[in-house]
Amino acid sequence: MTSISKMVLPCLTAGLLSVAMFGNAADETSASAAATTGSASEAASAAGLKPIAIKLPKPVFVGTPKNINVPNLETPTKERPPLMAPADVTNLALKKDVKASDDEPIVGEADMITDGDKEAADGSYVEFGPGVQWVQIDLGSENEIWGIVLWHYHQQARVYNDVVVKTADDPDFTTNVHTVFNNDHDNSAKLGLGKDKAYIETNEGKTIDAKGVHGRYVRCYSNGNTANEMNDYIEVEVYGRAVKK
Ligand SMILES: [Ca+2]
Ligand SMILES: [Ca+2]
Repeated sequence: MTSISKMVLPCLTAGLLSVAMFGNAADETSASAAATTGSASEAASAAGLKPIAIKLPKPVFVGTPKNINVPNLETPTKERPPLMAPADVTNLALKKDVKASDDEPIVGEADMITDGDKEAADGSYVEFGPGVQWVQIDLGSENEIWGIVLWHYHQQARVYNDVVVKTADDPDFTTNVHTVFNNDHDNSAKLGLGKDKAYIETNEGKTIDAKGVHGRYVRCYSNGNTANEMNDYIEVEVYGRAVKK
């Protein structure tokens, strides 16, 4: 057994449960439809979904952070549930083009978001200006998108505000747009109300279940964080595979 499978297997049960419990706005997938009938584990195995190993960067802080008072915050868990997806998905975002709403970052460059470096260190993150900002990745073609993993910043415990993730067929997000995550509970980013939970950044990042939605572009929004008004990214991974014609 590899070290990765040792890491994944203990939380398999929790991960299967999360397939049914994880609410988001992806509208049209067989996985989400299947998860509403029968048990979550039956649905996941019937759909051929497996826990996907995601290589994590080194943690740089430990313990439960204090003094983070954010509405609708998820309860921190020791280990987050794994992404459940077809076994042949890969990180389609690696080395792909990144565009950002702020084209003059304060620190770093946008292409650091898909360079494969997920470490917490200075020099590993790009920082964009205050307010609502987005970054978007062009996967190069339409794909089945099963999971999106975001690392904003993990040198210290923070919560990023108004995390919204969308997929689309076009770079202007007008065609086949799906919102796969939205934790803007009060619509302060003016992208619509979201029911997902706020979360504390750690080395695990945030794994978003996209349930096989089809799209070419992935856009991630944020609106500052609990430490400052800026918007940071270390890495975004998009787990998926080519659409079967
Ligand atoms: Ca990076
Ligand atoms: Ca908000």
